[in-house]
Amino acid sequence: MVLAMRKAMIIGAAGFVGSYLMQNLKKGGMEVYVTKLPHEKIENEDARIFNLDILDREAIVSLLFEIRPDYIFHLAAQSSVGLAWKNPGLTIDVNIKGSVNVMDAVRELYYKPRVLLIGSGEEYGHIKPGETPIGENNMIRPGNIYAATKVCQNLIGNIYAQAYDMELMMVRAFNHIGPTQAPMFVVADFCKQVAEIEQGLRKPVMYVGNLEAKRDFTDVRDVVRAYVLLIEKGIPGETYNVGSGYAISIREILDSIIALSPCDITVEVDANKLRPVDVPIIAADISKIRELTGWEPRISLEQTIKETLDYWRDMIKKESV
Ligand code: A2R
Repeated sequence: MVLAMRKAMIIGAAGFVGSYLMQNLKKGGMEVYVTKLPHEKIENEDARIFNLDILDREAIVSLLFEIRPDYIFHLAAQSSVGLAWKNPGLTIDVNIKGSVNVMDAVRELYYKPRVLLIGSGEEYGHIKPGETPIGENNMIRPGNIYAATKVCQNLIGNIYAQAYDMELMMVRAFNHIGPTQAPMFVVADFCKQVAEIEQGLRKPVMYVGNLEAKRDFTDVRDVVRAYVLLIEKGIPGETYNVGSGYAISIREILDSIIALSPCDITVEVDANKLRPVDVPIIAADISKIRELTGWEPRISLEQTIKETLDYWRDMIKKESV
């Protein structure tokens, strides 16, 4: 007997996580369908690519009826904390209204695909001493606009799963990093600055924001492996943390990136990189996903940082020839 190939759809695949998730799904033998915004580019011959804006509910409905995916990974989001402060309206539209559009479109189907909604470790917000590592049932005290929109997505996902008996699972992903991440995120930003210094494109001075914040960093390849396990094994209505389980300060990250460079680099605080509110410490308790799936991160922080720096060295070299 030949088993039909499983169909996986990634909504919002042109971003950082999407490219890695595509590779993972393809390697796992799935038929992969992905969506992007019309202005975005995806270079991947292994996936069928569609334009989709999640603010257009009818367009989501037609696409889902056409493809009939078994699995739907909902990645589309306004994912920058910084931009959310500057443009809360857009962030609320995409991250809340857009996600509800996806859930409503799924509801219209005559079968029940399994859907993973991607949230954030930022949802926990102002974590108190003694609450770290933080479990899924901890109090939610979002400290920024982006986090608040992801809390709403999580709450509505849980309500839809129960009220409409949908196979919706929620993730709270802590900081994920790796090659190709945009430099509006801290590790990519630091690596890009070091690569530019090494190439002689700027003075040997690093511009940084708040160095004391402690965050939980995981390699993006480990993160997408967790997403695939969760879409297969997750319990509808449940939320799962995906992180490393450890908090590390931005200062330690900065020091380890600088230590990989032969240049003599000094550090200066750039007021533009300081955010209005910063949550001091975030680390995940990952026992729930570990117990359900056996998942834990495999790629060390050192390896991710080195590969991200090498990626930026290549990029900056290419740009400067
Ligand atoms: O904002 P853009 O132009 O970079 O496009 C993002 C896209 N996106 C949308 N897609 C469909 N309809 C919309 N109205 C819409 N607005 C934005 O979603 C981008 O291509 C994609 C999300 O990718 P990234 O911003 O690179 O996020 P990443 O790191 O791949 O994270 C995936 C998920 C997001 O839900 C994050 O909030 C969460 O994991 O941490």
